[in-house]
Amino acid sequence: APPKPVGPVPNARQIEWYHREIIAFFHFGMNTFTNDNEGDGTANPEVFNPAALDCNQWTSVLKRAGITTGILVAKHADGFCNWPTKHSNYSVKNSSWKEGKGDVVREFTDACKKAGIKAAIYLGPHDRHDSRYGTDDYSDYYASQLSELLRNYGPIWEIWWDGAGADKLTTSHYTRWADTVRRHQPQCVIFGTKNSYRFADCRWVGNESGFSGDPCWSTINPFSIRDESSHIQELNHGEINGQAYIPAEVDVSIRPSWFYHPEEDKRVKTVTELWDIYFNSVGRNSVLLLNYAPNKEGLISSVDAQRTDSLRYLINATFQNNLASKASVKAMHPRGEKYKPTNLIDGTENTYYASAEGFSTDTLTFNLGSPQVFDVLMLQEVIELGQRTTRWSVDYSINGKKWTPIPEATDKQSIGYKWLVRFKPVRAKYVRLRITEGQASAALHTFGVYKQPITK
Ligand code: IPT
Repeated sequence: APPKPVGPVPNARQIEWYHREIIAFFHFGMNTFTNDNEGDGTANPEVFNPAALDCNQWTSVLKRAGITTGILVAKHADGFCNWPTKHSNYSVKNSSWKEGKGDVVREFTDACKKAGIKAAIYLGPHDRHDSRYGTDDYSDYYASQLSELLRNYGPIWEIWWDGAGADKLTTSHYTRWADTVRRHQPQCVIFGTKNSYRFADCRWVGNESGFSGDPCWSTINPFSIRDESSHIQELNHGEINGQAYIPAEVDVSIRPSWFYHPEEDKRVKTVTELWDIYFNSVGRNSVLLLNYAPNKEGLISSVDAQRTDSLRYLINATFQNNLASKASVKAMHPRGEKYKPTNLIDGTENTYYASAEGFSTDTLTFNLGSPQVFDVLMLQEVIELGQRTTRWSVDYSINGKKWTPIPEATDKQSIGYKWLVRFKPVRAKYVRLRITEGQASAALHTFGVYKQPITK
């Protein structure tokens, strides 16, 4: 019989969300033109005027980087709307861009559709332009804008509720807005913060620097999301016995700021920095939300694009070859033929390995056939069955008798959708995974060992 799920489990939106692994943010708006990050909402709409906006260029950057989802900032806290909303005059329709006939949300969603990329929207809950901010009238205004965006631009994959400056907004505001989201787009993921904690499909990770905690559990007590300033550690690590399944989405910008500033052209994150961020987010059971800052022209600068090309090269070059894919595998407590140990290395998600009922510990020994050199390992749990394994270690051996621990992979805790570990290259014919603690019998999709094309 298959293992029974344990604890909170993901909904369909969250399962789909995890599989994206890396998604992109686009901060482009009034701040781009005023060289600001947090405009006060008084900038003249005429100032918004991208000379060469080309969202197809943005999506081509994503395609090259293997990123399949993009979130556009439609309205940031300065209140300026990137689409010709019916509900405000502070928008592109009063800008000099395309004589007021332009619509960034339209160009973005069309480009995404053409490129096979999922489109998503950041609609800033905080608003410094609109004097109704925080009142019931503002609630109507925000709900109308949400409906406009969710009804007129095709499927919207995620709605992003930034908690920045949003303390005035109550759970009842968000209850109404969440109803709007669910009514128009039931599949839409909600990034929830502060008082939108009840509706969150994914949570903030507690920093904007690109790292999840180690361990990082998919579960958390939702109140930790609400009261974030006293729960930064919980946001970062999750809570193993948390009541709700709300995994972390790691938002970080490829530049020091979220919006474009020419003076930051030389401070774009290096490939080495991005590689660290990848391991510290995707490699820690989280989704990476990487921000691009299109410039005043309306284009992503080539250096930013090249950096994510290189990140993609590193990901593909590292993970294309699981050096354990042809191993023979022995398990201490196998569950049976359907859940056999070689399911760990077959490279598909249709199968998984499971330990026998009643065993929350296990040992899996891989004979690689000949000595191999590797410096990365990957584990993937069957997330639909909950957070099962809670402590594990990996050792290696040249003869299968004398074992050496990999220090970086000793006494690890969470696994979840994906857990990656980097270490000094080791040479081994045998490698073994020891599951030393669990809330239930292990259920794992993947065990892999890999060699990075470069070492730092
Ligand atoms: C921080 C918010 O408080 C949090 O809710 C989330 O939206 C986060 O931003 C996104 O990065 S505020 C920030 C200045 C740390």
